[in-house]
Amino acid sequence: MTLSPSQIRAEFSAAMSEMYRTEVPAYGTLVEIVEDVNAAVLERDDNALALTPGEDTNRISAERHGAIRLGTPEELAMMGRVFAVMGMEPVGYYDLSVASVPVHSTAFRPIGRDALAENPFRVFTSLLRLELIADETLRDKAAATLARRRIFTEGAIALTEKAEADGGLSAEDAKRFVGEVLETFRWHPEACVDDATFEDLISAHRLIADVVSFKGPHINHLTPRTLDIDAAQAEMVAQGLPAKAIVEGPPRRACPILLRQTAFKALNEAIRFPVDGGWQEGQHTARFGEIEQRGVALTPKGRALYDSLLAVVRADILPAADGSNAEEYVAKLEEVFAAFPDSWRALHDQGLAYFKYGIGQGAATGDDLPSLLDAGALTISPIIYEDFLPVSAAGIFQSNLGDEARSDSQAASSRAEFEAALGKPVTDEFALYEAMQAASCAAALEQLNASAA
Ligand code: OOG
Ligand code: NI
Repeated sequence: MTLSPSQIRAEFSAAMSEMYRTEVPAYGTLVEIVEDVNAAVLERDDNALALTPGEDTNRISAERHGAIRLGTPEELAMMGRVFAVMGMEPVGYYDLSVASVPVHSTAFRPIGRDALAENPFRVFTSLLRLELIADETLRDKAAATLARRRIFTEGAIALTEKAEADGGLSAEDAKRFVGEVLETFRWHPEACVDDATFEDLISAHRLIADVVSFKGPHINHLTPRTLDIDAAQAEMVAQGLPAKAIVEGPPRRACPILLRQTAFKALNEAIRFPVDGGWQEGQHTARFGEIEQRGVALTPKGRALYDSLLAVVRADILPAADGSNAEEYVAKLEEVFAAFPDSWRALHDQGLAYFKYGIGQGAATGDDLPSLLDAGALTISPIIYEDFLPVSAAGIFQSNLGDEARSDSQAASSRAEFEAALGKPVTDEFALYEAMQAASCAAALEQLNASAA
């Protein structure tokens, strides 16, 4: 009996959550806040969010995303194979060089509607671009340090190979697999470079130091999904968590779109540098807390509107790291985004967002969607956005890297290079949403018109 990839993913996500709770106790507080807020929203029972009962609501209590940063193409390729055992495929390509962050990234996540409903666990996975270290000696040293490390246990590699050969894992092997793979994500306070090298890497970029100086790609945050991020953010502040000043992404709306995120700042952690057979104490900011609210996935047309409105806002005002202009920023964001239609029907009819179709009480038949919706013969509910936003991600990176202003521009990254490192292409997220909407529409129309015939 093999366990399904979704079952393995659910077990892994739960194990990761348990590990992170002991590593970062504030994460436990965050999960409690989110659970309370979600329960209150679901109790309100007006379903203003138009969630599909069961499919959209059951997964919420277990829903998390994590993030890791890898050092070499080989690490990325192996990580892709490990995630594939759990039914997680690389979706989307994120070029963070635009924000002076020296990585490019993808999101590993389940892609099917059923798999997402079962457990939507995702990991934002970045690959360091070592070529961006200008100092050649330091670059060589970083490359040599990365080449020496082994981030996967032998057991994790053996079980991944077994899953590939046998097309799955038994329940017993899956349990061992989860335990072995968890080791890759564990935090290790022992640096594998000396103090001086660490400082040099920090000067090149804090992110480079975070990737190169440690034994493995420690999970740097694990994010629960809330149904009301403003309520959760207020509660974070009330409980004394050092929350970011603004929520990244679109403003608060009646019909949430894409993704809104907020974080609490990175923790200062005690680390140790090797020195003459002993250890020397040091400090590093590596891990932080984040929460997110997910809304409807946008079509390319909707996304273009989102990107252009956000660009208008950011041309006028950029959120200051110290939060001093947070109110003005939010006011501007709301003002500019008034141009983005804010009813499910408008988003649907104008082709701005993706929807699932259901059968309603109305009597009409045919295939004209607006009239079927007007008649109540069909219903719509949003297809949830399962991916990430590069501008928001850059904001999250920057806030947890210490907020230093960086004006140096960086060479654009290359998707082809990333895919070559990964060993396979990344899936286009729009194609996934489009296919999901088309399948749902076809099934609903068939059911509607068959029952009428
Ligand atoms: C990843 C930051 C991106 C998000 O939610 O946008 C991210 C990182 O800091 O490694 O997780
Ligand atoms: Ni995140």
